[in-house]
Amino acid sequence: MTRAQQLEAIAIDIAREAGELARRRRTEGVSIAATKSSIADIVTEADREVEDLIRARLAAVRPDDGFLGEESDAATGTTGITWVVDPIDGTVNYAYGIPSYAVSIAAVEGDPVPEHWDALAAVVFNPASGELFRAARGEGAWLDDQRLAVNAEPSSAGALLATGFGYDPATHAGDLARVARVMPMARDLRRIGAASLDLAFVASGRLDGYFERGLHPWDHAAGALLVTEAGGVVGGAGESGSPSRAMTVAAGPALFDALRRAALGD
Ligand code: LIP
Repeated sequence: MTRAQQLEAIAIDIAREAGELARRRRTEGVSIAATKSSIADIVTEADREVEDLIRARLAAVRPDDGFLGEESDAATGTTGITWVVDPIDGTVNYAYGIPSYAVSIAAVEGDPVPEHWDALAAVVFNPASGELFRAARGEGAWLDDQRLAVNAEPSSAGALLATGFGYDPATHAGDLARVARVMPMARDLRRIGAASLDLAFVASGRLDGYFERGLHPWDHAAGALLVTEAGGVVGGAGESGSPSRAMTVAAGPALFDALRRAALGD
């Protein structure tokens, strides 16, 4: 087993336990704990409880690694490995009872910023569907025991694309203008509400491409490795090619450049 596969195995076990906790809390009823960047940017008690569980399980097996999670303070490690965690990605879906949310866990090596890190392992687990997407660097991307591959190119009807809109209403006009620029290449557009699932669906060929402005590192860290291990391309606004708050774009090789240009308005 490679080091990446060892990290993947840890992430799988923890994601399954964390996902079951999230699913159980959802059935018990969800309470909003606070709002963050805007009144629409909510965090539930379950978000915090699930991240606490993930953090505790990682500390038990990998005590010297770093941690970067959505709901708690970042921690610097001494091993060069950082765990990038969104405990419940798709929080608004989760709060409304829409079964499209995921535990997203990635293990990255190097400086814990997307421009510099190398992702080694990734898990995106939807407890509502039971689907667990996983990847270890160099070992491909998988849905359970099915190896994943991005779509080589969109159908003649156009690309099936997905996007998202930020929590700040002031950004929505720009988001809608971006959709208008992209739609000429699309057959249709989906708004799933969880970036990690959007990226997992690109990796599995359920979408031809995905674009969104405003994502945090924990939203895309795991899903981006799924896409690249499935033969796809992930990028952003800068020449570094990394996803960032400015833009995240993912697609198969034949579609990526055109989608990125349209999304950025180049
Ligand atoms: C969400 C993303 C989604 C985006 C939402 C939000 P959260 O993350 O997964 O793609 O459109 O605005 O950022 O807040 O549910 O972890």
